[in-house]
Amino acid sequence: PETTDPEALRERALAALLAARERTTLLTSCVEDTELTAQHSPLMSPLVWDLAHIGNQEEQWLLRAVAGREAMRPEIDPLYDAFEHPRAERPSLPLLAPAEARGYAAEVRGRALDVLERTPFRGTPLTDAGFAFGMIAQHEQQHDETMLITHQLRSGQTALTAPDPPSCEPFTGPAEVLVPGGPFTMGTSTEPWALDNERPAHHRLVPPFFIDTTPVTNGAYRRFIEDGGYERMHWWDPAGWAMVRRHNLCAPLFWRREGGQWLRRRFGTVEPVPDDEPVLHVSWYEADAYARWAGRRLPSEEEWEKAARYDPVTDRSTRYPWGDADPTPERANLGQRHLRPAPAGSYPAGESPLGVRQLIGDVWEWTSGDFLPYPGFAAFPYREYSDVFFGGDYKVLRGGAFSVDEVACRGTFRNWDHPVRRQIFAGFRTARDAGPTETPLPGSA
Ligand code: AVJ
Ligand code: FE
Repeated sequence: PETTDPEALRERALAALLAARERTTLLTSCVEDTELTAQHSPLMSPLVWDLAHIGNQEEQWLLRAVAGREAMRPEIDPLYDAFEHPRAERPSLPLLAPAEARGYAAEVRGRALDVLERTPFRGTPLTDAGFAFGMIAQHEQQHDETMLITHQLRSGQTALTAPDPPSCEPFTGPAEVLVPGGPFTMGTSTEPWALDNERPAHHRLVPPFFIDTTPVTNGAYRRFIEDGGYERMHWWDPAGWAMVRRHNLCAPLFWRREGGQWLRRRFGTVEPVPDDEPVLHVSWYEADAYARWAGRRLPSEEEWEKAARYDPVTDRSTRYPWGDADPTPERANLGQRHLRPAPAGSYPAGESPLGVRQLIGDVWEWTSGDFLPYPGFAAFPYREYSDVFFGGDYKVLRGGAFSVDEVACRGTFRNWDHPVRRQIFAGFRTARDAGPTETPLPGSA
């Protein structure tokens, strides 16, 4: 179960802050400083912006809000306010230079560790269970994932390396799993560092449905392409079809066809597209069109969460598909330990009680739903984390990818993005309604 002991949480906060900084350091020291200030894509900030923004958020929340300290450099706040300047504009701002940004983030961190040591983990909503420290560790890890996306978009020599995921037996189980109908608990009111949009826990009545045992693979997606997937309007949401026509799309981002073979670019290396891996770098519109082509649909957000958390034996929702214990390298592909998803069907130790695999880690999974608040939602501690994004403009992604650290990944965690976005580490799985007497499709995914 989730930890509630304040001293254990303090240890956990310290470890999470240190792990995040180690990753930030790796991502901002593996390229020359000139690459930190460059704009690798108009979709992304220069890496040096993320670095100082990480420090600035930590200063605002841990030093000013928790400890009541004065602003260290009030003049830089507006530069690192994500709402004041769109990403494409950030390279032209008078940003802190790489050495200054490193120095600033390090100075904030030194003071924050001091605050961490002295702050009672109870008494105010920000400090109960060390929430602000957990939030800031998650924030840094989220920007580390953003910086990893920038590395993937960057052209030129490989700057990052990591071992491939461990090999596994080819998956031969059923292609889909039946999730029985009935109520389940969605969201959480007890997970100490769950963010505002994951709260509160509430009941949902979910009709029975089938969901893919594994994420959709490159091989399956290639069949969609070869069947004219990008050529027939029929399968597409009208806005998705407009996107396909406008940009002449014919495959996931980073794919190209050469000599009858599909190749992809991955962190500076070009390689054949591996058929057995979950498809990556598809927009919501592509996932939606594929599902329609396959005679299926995307799972709703509540279906996804029920598949990931509902234990039919105990009739309760767990923190992760495998139960309440924290992630391990045997259970899920998280934390940038690998720079790619593992083949579909990997991580048997991480499967749900019903047998669904790879719900956590590997690739973010698009769901059908818009990003909306749960009943009883309260913005905390700032409206700009979730509240300002609710409405119809964003689709929800679940489960986290190889690029996500475990501190920012849970069965309840909600991510969101525009349905046209393809640079994120997003794939999907499909679902269909189930009648009360139907049985799953045989064969592996
Ligand atoms: C939850 C990933 C959509 O990166 O825009 C970082 C996380 N919020 N800083 C984002 C976030 C503020 C957010 N996502
Ligand atoms: Fe941020």
